[in-house]
Amino acid sequence: MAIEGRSDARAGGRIRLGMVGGGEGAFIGAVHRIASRIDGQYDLVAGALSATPEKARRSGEALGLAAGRIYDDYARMATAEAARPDGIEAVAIVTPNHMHAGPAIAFLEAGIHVICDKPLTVSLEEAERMQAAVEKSGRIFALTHNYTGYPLVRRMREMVQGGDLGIIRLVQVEYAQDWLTGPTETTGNKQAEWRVDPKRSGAGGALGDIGTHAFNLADFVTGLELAELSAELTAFGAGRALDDNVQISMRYANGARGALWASQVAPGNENGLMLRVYGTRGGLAWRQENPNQLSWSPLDAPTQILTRGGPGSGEAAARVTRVPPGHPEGYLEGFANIYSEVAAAIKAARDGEKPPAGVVFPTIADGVKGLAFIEAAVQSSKANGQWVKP
Ligand code: SOE
Repeated sequence: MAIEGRSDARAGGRIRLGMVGGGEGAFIGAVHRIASRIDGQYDLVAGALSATPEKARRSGEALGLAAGRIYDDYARMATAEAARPDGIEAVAIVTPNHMHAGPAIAFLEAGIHVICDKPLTVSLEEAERMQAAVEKSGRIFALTHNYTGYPLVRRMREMVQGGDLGIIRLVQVEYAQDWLTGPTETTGNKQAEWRVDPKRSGAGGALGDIGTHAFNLADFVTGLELAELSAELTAFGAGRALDDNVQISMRYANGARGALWASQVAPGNENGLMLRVYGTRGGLAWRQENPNQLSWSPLDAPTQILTRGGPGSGEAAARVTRVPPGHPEGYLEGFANIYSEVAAAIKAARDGEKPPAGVVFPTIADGVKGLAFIEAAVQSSKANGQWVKP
């Protein structure tokens, strides 16, 4: 446990970070900034926080950025920062989905590492273009599927990999929210406006926003290959062009079966992400809203509650744990773990080295998988639930 932050990411100077999007009032941009600060690995020194010049200026000033490093155009920022001896080494992209690919490719081409919000982009074709740009650049690309950063999620993965559950048979993942139950997009809620707009979100509504988190979490923990899926996407909200509820059956290559439910119209669910995995020797259950506890049911033995930092919580979790058990860590710390894993990789790259052992974060490959998942689900739903290979 490293109370003062992650020691494997502390060596060397702070990483000079830029941000695209995340201007005043933006939720996820602020979360990225907090996450980048928790372990003291990054300094935010430049930003194109908005494409509206006045808003970009106000937002940059509020964050204390130097006037010369406040931009309203990401392309100009990429060129200018790449030309400075003290230019940014990494950029966080926190714009709506349709504005990920352009900046990501521009910064990669300028030799700058990219940390991008999820889902990767709006289509599989564009995701593959981004992947080609990552490969060509040799830079690090991280996708903030932040739920993989929680210590007990790391523990679940370690237990699956270590064979504690035996052969995995069942994967049950759900991500239920309620914030789009009413016509939220007509109330001035900016996120709601673009989440329900296919031009800005892509083909998935709840599917793209939170279904991809659920899919990624199950993928991260189980490592199972998804062979085919059958999906039903529904738009309950009046006039919505995109789904606000999705139910998916999944068949895995090893014969396991899965079910994924993602909804933004389920009253009473604030951020109800939950994963249950069952194998021949036991089962695990974890809820994001109670993230410091993990339920472990070994076959033929009483169920145990493992706590973050407590006995049996294992090494993979300890690496990303900051404070002792009973002192809750949550969303922001989990998000920070992704930032600090990426910091360790960036610092290793400074010296031409590979990331230290154990460092793991979602990459471009996860983003491409997420888009393949979205497109397969949309295709299946249009074909009345036909089984589709992602
Ligand atoms: C809104 O649905 C949202 O903020 C998502 O966009 C995030 O990715 C998720 O973590 C929480 O809910």
